[in-house]
Amino acid sequence: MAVKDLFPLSEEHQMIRQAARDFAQNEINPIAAEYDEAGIFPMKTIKKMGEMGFMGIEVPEAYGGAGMDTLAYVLALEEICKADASHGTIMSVNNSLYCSGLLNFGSETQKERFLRPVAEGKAIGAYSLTEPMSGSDAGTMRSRAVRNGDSYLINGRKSWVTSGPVANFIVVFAMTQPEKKHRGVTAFLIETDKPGFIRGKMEPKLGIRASATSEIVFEDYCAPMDCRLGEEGDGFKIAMSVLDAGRIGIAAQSLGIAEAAYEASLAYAREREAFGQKIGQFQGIGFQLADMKTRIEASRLLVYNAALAKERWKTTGERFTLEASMAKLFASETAMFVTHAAVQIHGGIGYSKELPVERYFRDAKITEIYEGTSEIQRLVIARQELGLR
Ligand code: COS
Repeated sequence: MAVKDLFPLSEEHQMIRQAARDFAQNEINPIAAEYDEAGIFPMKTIKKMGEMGFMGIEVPEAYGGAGMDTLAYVLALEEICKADASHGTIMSVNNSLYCSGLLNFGSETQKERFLRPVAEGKAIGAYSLTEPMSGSDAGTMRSRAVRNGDSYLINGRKSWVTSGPVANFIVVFAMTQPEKKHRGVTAFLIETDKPGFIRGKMEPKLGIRASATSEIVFEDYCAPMDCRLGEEGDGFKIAMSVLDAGRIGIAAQSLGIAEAAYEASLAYAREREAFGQKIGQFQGIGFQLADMKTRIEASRLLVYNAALAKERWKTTGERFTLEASMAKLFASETAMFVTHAAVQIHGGIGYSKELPVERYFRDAKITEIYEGTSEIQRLVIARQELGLR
């Protein structure tokens, strides 16, 4: 049952949602289990998504993107994630962590060189902030970039880099002036085919197993001056504002996973019989479905609201930090709640790899962790509300 649309969609929005839905159901859904099991990066379907404009949805056509808005982005991402969260992770990082950072902070030359190929889907972009000893406390990174004439020498180890094993370009954050703490962080555009860039160990993961995640290591990597993104010392603010955009993507991903798990549960509750009736007729199951549906629709409102807030920011410059964090917090916890209930409603078969329900459950967990844990989202929301730090 569709809820009355509080966000009436334009024809353009309906079209991109339908195109993403068709692609996801016809081309991603049939291969998702196999790629998850094998932990293989789905390069072929990602390239096709690039050709369809899904890898740079908000990038203006002048830079090779689809030139659409944030709502179009979340609608497409939600549909992709309904079929497979791994494809969604790759799409989300490419769009909101890589492209949006370049779009907002890159020079014209940098956009031409680093944004265009990624927005066109011909190359893959990544974002690298986290380190083995610096996760939530992002301002304490140890990677160093030391000025050396008209370039920087970068040394350090980054971890949990989504698309790290395959990316062509990576936005990387490193300390240029450690004594200044977060104000000493600088952002760089890294070309992964250059000497001094090493792809490190792969992360074996619980979920989103088809999205490749690894460490990356820098050993005297030379970044020329024109590969610095923004000014020296601007890196932390760039990282944080880009994460605001990223968190809307993860919220949309959570929504897609939750919808898939809910729809599977609803169908199962209508069909499966026990004790002489459909299991959906037991109040214990019906009440669970009611809670799942209600939380999903509340998440949808928060996610679309955050997309509209980001869209407004493009003209007003007003930050959408609060809306993004609320959407990510609620939608990711909803994804976990719904997928947990979905496995329970399905019983034994929900625990089996014969159905995608156990995959939804495994995939949902990361949404409460990456791009800021639920605890970090609560901290950000509380600080925004209190105005205290
Ligand atoms: N947009 C722009 N600027 C921001 C910002 C945002 N969303 N959030 C913070 N800033 C700015 C602040 O205004 C402050 O500026 P000044 O130096 O001018 O005062 C600066 O950044 C430091 O902010 P703050 O004092 O809040 O930093 P903290 O060290 O307390 O850390 C948190 C803030 C914890 C919110 C941040 O480190 C964070 O989000 N951590 C999680 C990181 C994360 O999501 N990692 C996952 C990586 S991707 S898998």
